[in-house]
Amino acid sequence: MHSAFSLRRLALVVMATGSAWLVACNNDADNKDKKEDSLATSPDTASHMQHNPSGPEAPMAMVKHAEVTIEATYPDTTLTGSAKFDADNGKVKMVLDITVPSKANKSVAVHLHQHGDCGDHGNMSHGHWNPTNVKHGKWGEGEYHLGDIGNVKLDGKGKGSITVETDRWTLGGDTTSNILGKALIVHGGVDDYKTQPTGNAGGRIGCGVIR
Ligand SMILES: [Cu+2]
Ligand SMILES: [Zn+2]
Repeated sequence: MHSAFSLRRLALVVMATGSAWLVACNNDADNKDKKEDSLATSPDTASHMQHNPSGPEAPMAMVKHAEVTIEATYPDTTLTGSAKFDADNGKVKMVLDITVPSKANKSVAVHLHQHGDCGDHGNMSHGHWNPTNVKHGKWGEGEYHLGDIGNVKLDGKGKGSITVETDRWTLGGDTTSNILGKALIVHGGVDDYKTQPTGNAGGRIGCGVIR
């Protein structure tokens, strides 16, 4: 028998290409408590960004009441919180309640950040709200950002609250005092009230926008 075709099939060696497999490994979540608040802007940058008349920093109508609902910025962190703001007699009173079970018996830093955007794990909120262009510090002592609410002590169940009453905030009105549209950020660490311009408070574990 003559085979019309004497084809020898060459085994095709499929070359293992060096294609890199992207390992879906999110270290952010693991490191978020230790990570520096690296996207915080300097006081100079903050001031510059607030002089955009067409942006969200333009004057708003005054209101008597505002609220914020705070949500976790990472799916593996349980965090709930809210704050109510009431304007009366030229002052704004804030009552903030947060619960972070993983931070029971610790303190966490809370600030107002300049942009009302909780995207990218809170990093889109940029740096501390600092309309007076001063240094970061402790609320009520020397120089401090108008967003420097400070540390909130949490109890054995991770619950904590803080009240701030001040004539330096307004609900609407002048951009140098209006807190509407600012982001309220809860950090994973403690504010040392010294490190510029962030207080070295760690990653951003909770965020909400004041409305
Ligand atoms: Cu902050
Ligand atoms: Zn600050």
